[in-house]
Amino acid sequence: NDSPRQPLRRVAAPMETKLLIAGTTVAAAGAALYYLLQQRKPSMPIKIGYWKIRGLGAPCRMAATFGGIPYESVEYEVHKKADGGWDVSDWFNVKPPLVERNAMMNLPYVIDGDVVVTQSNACLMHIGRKAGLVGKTEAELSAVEQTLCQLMDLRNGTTGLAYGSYTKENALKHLQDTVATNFTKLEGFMKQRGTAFLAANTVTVADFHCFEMIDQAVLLAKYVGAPSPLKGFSRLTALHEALRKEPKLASYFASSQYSLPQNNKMAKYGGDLIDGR
Ligand SMILES: N[C@@H](CCC(=O)N[C@@H](CS)C(=O)NCC(=O)O)C(=O)O
Repeated sequence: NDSPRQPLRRVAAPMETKLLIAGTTVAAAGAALYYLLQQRKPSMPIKIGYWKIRGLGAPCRMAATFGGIPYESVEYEVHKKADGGWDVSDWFNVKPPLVERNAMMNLPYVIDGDVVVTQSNACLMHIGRKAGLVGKTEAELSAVEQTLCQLMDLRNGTTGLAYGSYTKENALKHLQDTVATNFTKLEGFMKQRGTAFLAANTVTVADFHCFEMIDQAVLLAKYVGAPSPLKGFSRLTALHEALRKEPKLASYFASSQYSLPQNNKMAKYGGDLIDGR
C-alpha cells in the first residue's frame, strides 16, 4: 500500500483529561516555585577554565569582567619534565569528571551552575547572553557570529606560526599576509556597516577576541621589528584604543590575567613574556 500514512488520532477519555489538567497545574506551580527560588538565589560566580596563558581564555575573561559577571579564573599550568617533554596533568587529571558532564569538554570551558559549556566561541556567547553583549538586533547578532568566526581564522593562523612554523622570516610573512588579510576583512566589515565596534556601535563579545588578536599582532610586530600591523586600519586602531582605555576593563588590564604569556610554554614564540611587550 503506497498511500501516505495518516497521523494517528486519539480522543482523550474524560479521565485522561482530568489527569492532564492536574498535571499541568502541578507543572505550573513547580515552574513558579523554581522562578521564585531563582530570584532569591545569590548569583554564584561562574568558572572560566583555561590554561594559565592568555590564549583562547583571554577574550572570555575580558567579556566577564566587562559584563560585570562575577567569575573565578581557573588556570591550569603546563610543567616542563626532566626528559624535556611536557607535563599537562594539571588539566588532564581533572578533566574526566567534566567529560561526564559534557562529552565535548575542552579548554576553555564555562561552568555556570548546572550548565557546562565548552568551545571558546560558545563560551563567549554564553557570557555574552548573560551580560547583554551579543548585539541588540538580528543583524548585530549575525555580525557577532561572523566576526567571531573571522577572528578564529586569524587566531588559527597565529597559533600555527607560534607553535609550529615560527622563524623571524615567517613572522614577517604572517604579519604581511594573514594579519593584513584578516584586518582588511574586519575593517571593511566595520566600514560597510558603519559601526564603531566590530558588530555594532556598542561593545559585543566579538570585540574582546578582536582586542586580543590585535594586541598579539602588535606584540609580534614589535618583537620582530616590523611596522605596526594597525597602520592603515583606523577603525581597528580606534577599537583597540577604546577597549584599552575602557574603565570597565581597568581591573582586567591591571590583573595577573593580562600579564600572562600569550601562548603555552611549548610554543616557539610567545610562551614567555619576552614577546615584544
Ligand atoms: N575549537 C576549540 C579548540 C580548543 C583547544 O584546542 N583547546 C586546547 C588549548 S587552545 C587544549 O589544550 N584543550 C585541552 C583538551 O584537549 O582537553 C575552541 O575554540 O575552544
